[in-house]
Parts: sequence; C-alpha cells; structure tokens
Amino acid sequence: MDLRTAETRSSGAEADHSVRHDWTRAEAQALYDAPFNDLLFLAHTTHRRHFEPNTIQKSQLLSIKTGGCPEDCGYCNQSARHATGLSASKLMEVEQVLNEARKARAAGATRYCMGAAWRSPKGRDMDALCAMVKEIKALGLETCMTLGMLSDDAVLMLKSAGLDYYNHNIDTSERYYSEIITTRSFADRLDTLDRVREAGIKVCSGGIIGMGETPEDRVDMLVTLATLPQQPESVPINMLIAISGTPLQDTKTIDPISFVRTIALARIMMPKSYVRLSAGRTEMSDETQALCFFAGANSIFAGETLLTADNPDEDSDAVLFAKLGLKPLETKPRSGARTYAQKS
Ligand code: SAM
Ligand code: DTB
Ligand code: SF4
Repeated sequence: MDLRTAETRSSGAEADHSVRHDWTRAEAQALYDAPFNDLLFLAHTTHRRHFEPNTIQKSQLLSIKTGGCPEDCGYCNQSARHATGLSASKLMEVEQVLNEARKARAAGATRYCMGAAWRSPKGRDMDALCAMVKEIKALGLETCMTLGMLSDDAVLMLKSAGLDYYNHNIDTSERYYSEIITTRSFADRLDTLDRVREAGIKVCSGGIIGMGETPEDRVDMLVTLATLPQQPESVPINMLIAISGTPLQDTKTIDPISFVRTIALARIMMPKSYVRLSAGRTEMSDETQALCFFAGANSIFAGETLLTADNPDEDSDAVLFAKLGLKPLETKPRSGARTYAQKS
C-alpha cells in the first residue's frame, strides 16, 4: 500500500482530510507493519493537519469507588476475584469528590474523570453520581465517568446531569477478549458504547497494550474503534501495568516500538480524536513518551495516581514538557465553546 494515500483515500465525495470509517484490517495491518519512519511520518503529518502539535490535554483521574469489583478482568487491581491486597471502599461522598476536583482544576486539569469499580452502577447511586457531574461542571471542568455497563435509564440520567464523556474501553480485540475477561462479552461493551453515543454523550474508548495479545489483536481493536459509526472523541491507549496478584502479573513487558506503532495507527485511523497516552507512563522512558507524542498522542492523565496505580507526578511531567517544548491545553470549557486545540 502507498502510505502517502492511506489517510486521505476516501470513498465517494468526502473531502480530502475527512475521517474514514471504512478501514479494512488488511490496510490497517499494512500501516502497523510499515517501516517505522514511514509510519511515524504519516502519523505525525496527520496529527499536524488536525491538531496543534505541541499542546497536550491533561485529564485528572479519581477513583470514586475503589476495589471489590465482581468482574474478573485479568489486568485489574480492583477485581474482588484477584488477591491483590487492595481493600474495597464505598462510593465517595459528593463533597469529598468536589474538593479533589477543585485541587485538580488549580493544578491545570481541564477534564475530570471519575472511575468506579463496578460491573454497572446501581439505581441507588445515581443521585450522587449526577450531583458530582453537575457540581464539577459548575467548577468549569469537563466531566468524564467510567462506571461499567450502563442501562438506558442510567445513560439518560447522566446525560441530563450534563456528563460530557463516558469512558468504556473495549480493551483488546474481539478474539482475545475472552482470554482476559469472562464475566462480560465484547458485544456487551459495544452495546454500552452505542447507548452512550445515542444519548449524545461523547465517547472515550480505547484499550490496553501488552497483555500478551498479538500485533493483529492490536490492529483489530483499533479497526473496531475506527469503524464505529462515529469514532470516539477520546481514545486512551494504556500500557499494561502488571499488578501483583492479577492473572497478568507475569506478562512480559511490551516492546516500546510496538507500543508507539499502536499509537501511530490510532492517530492515522482516528485523525480527529484525542489519543491519550494513559496507564503505564511511570515505566516509560522520556524517549518513549516523546515518540508517542510525535506519533500523535495528545492527551495524558496528570497527577501521581491513576485509579489505584502510580502515575508520574506533576513535577516530572513539568520537566518532560519543558524538555519537549510541550504545553498543556489551557482552554477552559464553556458551553458552546470550542475546547479543542484542534484545527477546523
Ligand atoms: N469498572 C469500569 C470499567 O471496567 O469500565 C471502570 C474502571 S476500569 C479500571 C477502566 C479501565 O482502566 C479499564 O477498561 C482498563 O482499560 C484500564 N486498566 C485497568 N487496570 C489496568 C492496568 N493494570 N493496566 C492498564 N490499564 C488498566
Ligand atoms: C483508561 O483507559 N485508563 C484509566 C481510565 N481510562 C479510567 C485507568 C487506568 C487504570 C490503571 C490501573 C489502576 O490505576 O488501577
Ligand atoms: Fe471491575 Fe472495571 Fe476492574 Fe474490570 S476493569 S475488574 S470492571 S473495575
């Protein structure tokens, strides 16, 4: 395949730089396998066409309900089925969550992401969850939640509270999914993503690299996301944090070049989405992160903890940003305002 035409080849009358939804797995695999310089060149030029290349969006994460999860995700510290030593806690109080959000805003976050270790939220939790969304939006932050599978009712309640984004990862390929998780299916995941999209909430969906999957699984996962009727606005690419006590504790670390290839492919196939360099940054060298940013990653989680695992602290990120000449996206979201450092 001619890599020069890969991004822009479009069916019918679509404009030159439009988003394609007709990626085939063969095309995507050819890109993933291309000479590294060719792949990175295409990813970076794609990135520059759609985004300001030196601006990185920062999201802050908070675990609002930790541990004791009934699901059996093989990578997760929070599954009650794995002996990870993590103790379970109840849903945090609204006021406590707000205090944390205020601190994140002061530290420069533009989006506040709240995660709960649930298979799905219970009816009795919805009022508190909606209050969190309303109050955090009133602080001027965008809101994101990740709570597991959502019913129609739950989606509508979160939408009326004003939730901006819902994170729900497909995690890997359909083929590999049942090797990692048995308590729900890949199709369950896609169902919730459909409901979220239908309700008009923006979609955040990505996966984990380095769980023992093949390169073909990585490509398939990205093809699934890129060929959704509407691509996710945000695509988190996590590098597995191999947590002691989980079934994946001894998984061999992924080669950074393969990780960068995955980021580059996500950027090329989903040119207008934010690609988030998510879990695993504490184990990455500055050089690997720099290559990820060059390949089109333009969002990170800021702050020293993810949900339960470590993340680089503000100071080390500030040093990295200074070395690379990167700046955080500072636009404060206002209703109706364009919040992306995105070119039209
Ligand atoms: N329970 C909800 C769910 O599963 O959708 C929300 C929380 S869950 C922890 C959010 C995402 O974090 C997972 O889908 C997975 O992609 C990522 N994640 C969890 N543990 C991880 C790990 N050890 N390494 C990398 N990513 C991880
Ligand atoms: C996502 O894709 N990564 C974040 C967020 N969405 C919720 C979570 C990463 C979790 C890493 C493991 C932990 O902190 O327990
Ligand atoms: Fe539960 Fe989510 Fe962890 Fe799976 S990834 S065990 S659903 S918290």
